Amino acid sequence: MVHAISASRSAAHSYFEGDDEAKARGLFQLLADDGTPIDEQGLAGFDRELSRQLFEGMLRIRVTDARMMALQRQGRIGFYGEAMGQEAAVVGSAAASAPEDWIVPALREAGVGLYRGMTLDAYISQIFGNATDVTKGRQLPCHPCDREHHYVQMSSCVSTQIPHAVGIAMAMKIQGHTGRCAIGFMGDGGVSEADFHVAMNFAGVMKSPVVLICQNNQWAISTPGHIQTASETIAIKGLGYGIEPLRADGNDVFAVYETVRYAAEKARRGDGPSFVELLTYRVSAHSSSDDPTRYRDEKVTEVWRHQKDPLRRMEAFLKAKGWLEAGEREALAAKLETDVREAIARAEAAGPPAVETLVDDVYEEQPWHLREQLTELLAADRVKSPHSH
Ligand SMILES: Cc1ncc(C[n+]2csc(CCOP(=O)(O)OP(=O)(O)O)c2C)c(N)n1
Ligand SMILES: [Mg+2]
Repeated sequence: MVHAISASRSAAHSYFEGDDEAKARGLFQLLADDGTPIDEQGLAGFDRELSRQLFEGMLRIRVTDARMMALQRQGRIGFYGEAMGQEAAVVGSAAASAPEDWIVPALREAGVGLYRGMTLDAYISQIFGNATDVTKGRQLPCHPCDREHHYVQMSSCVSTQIPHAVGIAMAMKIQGHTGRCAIGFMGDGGVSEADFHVAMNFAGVMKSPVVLICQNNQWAISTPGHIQTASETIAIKGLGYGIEPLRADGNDVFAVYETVRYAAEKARRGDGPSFVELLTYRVSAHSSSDDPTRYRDEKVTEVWRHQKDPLRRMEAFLKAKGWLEAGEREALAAKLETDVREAIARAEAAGPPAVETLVDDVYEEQPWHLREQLTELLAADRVKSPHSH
């Protein structure tokens, strides 16, 4: 469910009234690492219900990721990429999006889809590439999509999401669909790709109704941020394209929400694009195929895993407010885990897509050579009974 809260003005909100250079070099925060409010007034608009909903969204990602990684290690799925440590950036952005907006995700934003209403069944079916996967098992795991909730399937090539998001935004503008925007995501590695520069330039010149969000998790597989770019911050790159830069603590779900909300409202009003850097950290490995102990100091990771953990921060805030009882997190995690396990059981029971779907969706009428190949394939022993191994 997507929430709208009323705007509140506070000392922290003066961040948004600063000049662009200050925004690009600054860091917008509402909650300290330990969960104490930096700015009570800035947090005034977040009631118990919304705060708990944000926490639940973050916890769902944490629980789901852990389960899916376990499945990968058990050989039940082929690949997985976690968003551990980045849950606040994901959920804060999702909560600030509106149902009519379109989301163009990169690798770590499945939680945006889930927060907007994509079901766990849809998500997990895609990971299995099974018969209930709407994309018929044609993509690598971690490429979910959901048309109803305006969540586009990721293109695997780094940074292609940016021209896609700008293109969708331009299509909305040309079709006169005002009052909505496209929200495109990338990682810090994405900003070194040509697509990023092309799309940023285009969005700036055309005043596209788009919010481009860089989850700066400080690593692009084994490439650290200081090798990725010589730029002072990532947000500051927006200046060169005439795009308003914004920079927020990506582990502070409230700061993320307010920053993306500011940018999205501006885009929906027709006042042009923003480039948002969310500073966070990739606590997990890049993916199930990666071993970060080979290239980074995991003592640094431990700081982000514990002291800077976005869930711990939010839990401390909620408890101090009296909005989360002792033991409630554990109970909620157990319930979310049950949801995931049940969805996994359904996904596994569904089995693989029918072999015939291999040749679907390309030609309106199947050409003779595909019919011939399909007949041959169906006659092959290993294809006849996909479950018998
Ligand atoms: C054009 C292209 N080059 C290389 C890759 C392989 N690759 C997949 S993810 C990735 C790193 C991405 O890093 P970043 O953009 O920081 O996102 P993160 O994984 O940290 O979320 C690379 C190099 C790719 N998918 N596409
Ligand atoms: Mg990265």
